[in-house]
Amino acid sequence: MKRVFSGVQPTGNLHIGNYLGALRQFIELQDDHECIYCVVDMHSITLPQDPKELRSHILDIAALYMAIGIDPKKSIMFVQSEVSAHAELGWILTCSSYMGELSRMTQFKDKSKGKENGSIPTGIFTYPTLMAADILAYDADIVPVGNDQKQHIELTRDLAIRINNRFNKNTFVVPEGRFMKEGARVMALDDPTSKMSKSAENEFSRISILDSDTKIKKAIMRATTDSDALVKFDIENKPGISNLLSIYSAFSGTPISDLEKQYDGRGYGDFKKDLVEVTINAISPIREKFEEIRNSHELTKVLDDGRERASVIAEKVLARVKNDFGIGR
Ligand code: ATP
Ligand code: LTN
Repeated sequence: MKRVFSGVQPTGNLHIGNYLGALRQFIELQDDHECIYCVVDMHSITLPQDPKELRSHILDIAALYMAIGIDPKKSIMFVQSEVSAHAELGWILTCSSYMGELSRMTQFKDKSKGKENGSIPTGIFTYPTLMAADILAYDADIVPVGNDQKQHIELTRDLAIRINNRFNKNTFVVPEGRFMKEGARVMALDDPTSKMSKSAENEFSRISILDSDTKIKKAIMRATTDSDALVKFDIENKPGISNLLSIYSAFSGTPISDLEKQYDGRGYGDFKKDLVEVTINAISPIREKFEEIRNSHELTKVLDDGRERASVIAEKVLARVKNDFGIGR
């Protein structure tokens, strides 16, 4: 069976971009793959976090994993900082990476924009090597993620291949990214030129999985469109309605071309009203399950068990890597 690894940062609640781009794939894969899903809390501290909120968000993301359908009998679920192999392998990979390639990461460029060199946190610079360690520590074959992570997956592959070539052996499995056709890059509702994000200031820029029906309705009805009122997919000239069409198609499974026909001549009002319904129907069952799971003993047990199972795999890989590098005795 092929092995799958992915992670989500506990910096806030999940939005529909996270769900449609990445988490939907987690569920699809778990029947015929060996899946490992991580709450990557060490990535979150690349920027300062309130400790109380961070701890609470770690459990929120774990509960959301289960609420969307991750089955701990089939998949391993755990918290990154509880398996020390990630940090150790992260350092080894940092030593095999170059300043040049890390400087080219667009997420780094975005997050350091406007800051002077002296005040850019080192963690946001070296973070892709920790992400590579997350993946390589499990000999993962497949990494289901949103489009924004493509460059980080490429770097992970480059590092794995570089080290394999250096030692002339298969120190690492070279993984591949897996991306959705619809929903791989959900854009902000108030600005369809930037991606939907947990951290954007305007709460109506996103729909969180735990939002109330009223909030969902408001966010969709206010979403930026254009003035010609044609329900047509055209990313260049009509990014707002194109984004909404992608979301509709991803939730309903209806191809965009069919949606265009269905709403031909009917304007944005009808389309948005239906999108509200489709979205609420898709995410309200997740919200209900989340409430049940979040404070249950089961969640603690699942994460304890996940930590043990993940450690066994990662420790083995780490021992192999240390041996190849010649560190330790
Ligand atoms: P955000 O930008 O929303 O704060 P993030 O990308 O920094 O989130 P994560 O929460 O770790 O960090 O992302 C989890 C998964 O969701 C990743 O696979 C990522 O590629 C995917 N993802 C994040 N935003 C979007 C989006 N707008 N559209 C599609 N997939 C997304
Ligand atoms: N970098 C990712 C989160 C992440 C991840 C991973 C995803 C950290 N480690 C390993 C897949 C596999 C992000 O910011 N969305």
